[in-house]
Amino acid sequence: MRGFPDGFLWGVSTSAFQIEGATREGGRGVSVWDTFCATPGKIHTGENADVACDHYHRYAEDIALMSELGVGGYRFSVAWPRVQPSGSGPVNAEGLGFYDSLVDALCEAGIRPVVTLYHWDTPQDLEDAGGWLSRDTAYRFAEYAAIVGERLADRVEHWIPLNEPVVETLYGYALGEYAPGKALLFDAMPAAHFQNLAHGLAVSALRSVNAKSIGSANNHSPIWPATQSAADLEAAEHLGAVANWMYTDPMLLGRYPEQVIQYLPDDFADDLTAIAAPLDFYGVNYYEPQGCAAPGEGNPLPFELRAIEGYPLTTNGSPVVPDGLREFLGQLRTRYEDKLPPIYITESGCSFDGVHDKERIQYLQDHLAALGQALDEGSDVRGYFVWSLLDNFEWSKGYQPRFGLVHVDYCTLARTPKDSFYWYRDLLGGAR
Ligand code: IFM
Repeated sequence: MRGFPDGFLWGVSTSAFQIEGATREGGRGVSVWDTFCATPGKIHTGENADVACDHYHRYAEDIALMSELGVGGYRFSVAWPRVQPSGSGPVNAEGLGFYDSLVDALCEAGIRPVVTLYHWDTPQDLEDAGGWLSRDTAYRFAEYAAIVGERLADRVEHWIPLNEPVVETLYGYALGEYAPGKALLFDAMPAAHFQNLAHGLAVSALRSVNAKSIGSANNHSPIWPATQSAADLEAAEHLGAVANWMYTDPMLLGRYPEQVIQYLPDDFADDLTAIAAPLDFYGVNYYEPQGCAAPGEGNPLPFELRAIEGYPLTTNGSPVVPDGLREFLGQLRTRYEDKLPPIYITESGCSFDGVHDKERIQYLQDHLAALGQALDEGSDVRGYFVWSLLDNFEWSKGYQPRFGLVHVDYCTLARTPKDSFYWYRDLLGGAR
């Protein structure tokens, strides 16, 4: 495999709700995902994340695994309802203390903490007050960012305000498949704008407490039109604006793509300067391209989603298309030129079963080869984080898809490193 630059940060990623468990301990408040899991029919398997991987109690064991793996960085998220149980007002000292101890233990192990402040677990009280459809949530988020930043920025270098706002807007507010379960179609789009605003305000809040390096973690897919017809190309442009550029353009250029302006709150323009607060890095979560075609007769939407065919599928149904990573990084270079900060691949991974997971090894090998090509073509990529360290709670699919380098037995909570864990360890050993 191609060599990666000196100082390249190799890591693993997780998120609070997917691994922590202990949802009713340590003064944690209720999140929208607790409520969603408790609503019959929302999680396909009927499961919840009350225990998950029990990382809240077993984080020392998980850090020992990361030490054995040899990663330089660990990207995890802070659960807002652990720190501020109702999303505003008093801080829960025990909750903030948990992350303080986690960061200390990581630093002691020589692993750089990469903190995501929000990975979809909105405090339920804030959702009841309007959630991401309310501008106020962005202001509450900035306060929360300052609280966490103030406590941890002396030891945490890398900060990411929000994870994948596109996924929450789409699945949580437009389609109702994720918490908070609203199915508003295009009326969900203000949620994207207020998450963008929350991002920008949090960047400034983090700067004010001397956070060193601040970025993002947006989920991106190259959009593949079904044909080269003018109608399919136009549909793909529209979907690209909604799925990708609606987040990157305001963050990096201080404007929205013209296709999405019709969906935004009337006063959106007042927020653009705040959203475009300068970033130190741009985080890309890459899983797959998205197919698209012009809408068929009677479809009022501006595009139709199409499955990508002709590629192997993960157990989660995602097509495996490593070159899509190289392709998207090229699109970022072309679109943003010198406005594009250095990039980190903040998530990349796949669901496959079993501890002898040769498919995952192949997947990682192929994605790293594609990443190497992107570097050769001129992308400035500074790190790669495998999703995920552990098998974990995959949202509305429950525990069925297994994304971990480490297998988790959900009855005993025993951790067993998979073959891919040893493969990654050997790769990192060679990279050191
Ligand atoms: O598990 C998710 C994660 O929470 C966000 N990015 C995609 C992963 C795999 O689906």
